[in-house]
Amino acid sequence: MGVLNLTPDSFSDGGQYHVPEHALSRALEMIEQGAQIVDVGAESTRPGSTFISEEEELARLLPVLKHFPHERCILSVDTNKLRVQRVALECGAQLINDVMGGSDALFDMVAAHGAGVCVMHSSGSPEVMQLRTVYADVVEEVYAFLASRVERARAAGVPWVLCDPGLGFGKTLEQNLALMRATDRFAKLGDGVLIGASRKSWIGKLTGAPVQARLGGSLAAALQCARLGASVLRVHDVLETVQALAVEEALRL
Ligand code: HH2
Repeated sequence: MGVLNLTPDSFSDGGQYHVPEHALSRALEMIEQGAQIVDVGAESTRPGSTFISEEEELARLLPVLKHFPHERCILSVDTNKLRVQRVALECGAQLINDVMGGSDALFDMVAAHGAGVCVMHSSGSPEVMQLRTVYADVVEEVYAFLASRVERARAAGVPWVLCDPGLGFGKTLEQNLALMRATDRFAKLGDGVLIGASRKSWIGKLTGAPVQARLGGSLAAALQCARLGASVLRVHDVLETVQALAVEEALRL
């Protein structure tokens, strides 16, 4: 899954793709590089980011959704607003990626479209989530949350349900590492686990690397999570990740 942020303020690629033509050529480039899903987002969810209106989110999304090359790749839309989710499905999105874990109304709508959903764990909205990093046992709490969301989505008839422990969404470095080590547990939920480790600040905390120099850490996390059974890797660097996975697979005994 290649990340396409149509935002001026995303933590690693903000401002690069807010012109629709640039965004669409980046989507095509990631497809050529081997992305099977492109995840389009129009609102930053980085820690401390602020909320934008539905109108603003749709104004950023629509020019890209209308011209998206659906025949070549799965379109995922990263949004947690119900109206935006509805419009995304009407524009042909096959996956709704909801960083707030989804709602019953979303699950009904997704089921009616025969699409999929990714339910992610976050400890709260982006404005406050890094203030909420207290868990008795982070893996158990996130697992219980995801299991209940997957059950609700399944009960609504959603045919494709991914879960995601939400790295960086209200978690400390140690908590992010514990969640990645537990990828094999999350992989058994629903139709598998999506991991979004790419370029995140935990890599910076571990290595001191600034955001534009976190490729090595991102690849190491992608390979290890893939080994532990992740079905989808949400990454900014598609070319490098696809290459690393191909080499790892060739070397596997
Ligand atoms: N991470 C980000 C956004 N959406 N969705 C899922 N399912 N999992 C993630 O880990 C995840 C996500 C944050 O990364 P990015 O989109 O690059 O940044 P921003 O939120 O600043 O736009």
